[in-house]
Amino acid sequence: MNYEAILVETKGKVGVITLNRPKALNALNDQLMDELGHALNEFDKNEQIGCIVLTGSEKAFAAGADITLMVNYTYMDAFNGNYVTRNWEHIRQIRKPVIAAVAGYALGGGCELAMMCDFIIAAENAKFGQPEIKLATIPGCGGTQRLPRAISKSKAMDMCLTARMMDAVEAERAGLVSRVVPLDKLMEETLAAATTIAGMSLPIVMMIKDSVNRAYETTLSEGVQYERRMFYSTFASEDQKEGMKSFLEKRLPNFRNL
Ligand code: CO8
Repeated sequence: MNYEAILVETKGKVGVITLNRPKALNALNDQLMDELGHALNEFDKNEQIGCIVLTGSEKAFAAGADITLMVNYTYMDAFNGNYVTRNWEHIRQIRKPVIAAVAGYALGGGCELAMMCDFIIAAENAKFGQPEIKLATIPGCGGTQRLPRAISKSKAMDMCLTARMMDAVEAERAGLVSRVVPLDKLMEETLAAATTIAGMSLPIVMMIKDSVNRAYETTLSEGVQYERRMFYSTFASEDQKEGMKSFLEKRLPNFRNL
């Protein structure tokens, strides 16, 4: 597939996807979402890749769904899945970790896209918001569901109802982002985190992602049971033997993803 709305590159064992519609502040359209879904799947299948980074420009991660397309959409256009919400859920099926490196605006669908990632590293100039209400629509890809889980009902209501933006400091305080870094260090820090993850045993990485995500889908006791079964299964892996032996032998592990 030839990509036009995104840029795709690899940095060692890290796959980097950059949203690339600068004139529209990376507004999400069908083409971009199709390309993004394709690129994510390719990295997920690629045995050389251990972690994926999703980023935008210094001015915008993504300023939301493309309003020029939505303005004339009918209910049936939206319902029939012709709109950018198609391909959305399969982003959740990606098994390798996806880190969002967010600078500038992450608004509407852009904020929702960042929240679909496994964690968010924000530049100091990042601004998060769900301003759909100003357009007389509502968040359509999880904003009203993931935001309360990430930052509390009160703050989610505040953001979705007033459309105010949250800066990086508030976003970190509220738990939306894992860390805030200077703008000029955003990619360096994110790639360092991604490279660290990509150096671990991939099956174990995927088990942790799966297990943490389970916390959002089930009760605490079910989730703990799920985690326990995952924990037991790590002892069936060669990498667990290598990881523990290497510690005892005071050397670096050589994981083989087995
Ligand atoms: N859609 C289309 N074009 C956009 C969008 C957008 N969401 N955001 C910005 N642009 C365009 C502008 O129209 C402008 O184009 P042009 O130069 O041709 O006039 C260009 O990007 C630059 O934008 P501005 O001149 O407005 O730049 P400013 O720095 O003055 O302002 C803002 C930046 C504050 C980000 C401003 O552009 C803005 O408010 N944008 C809209 C934000 C918004 O409302 N987002 C929510 C959209 S609705 C949504 O996301 C629903 C999600 C549901 C499902 C999602 C599935 C993917």
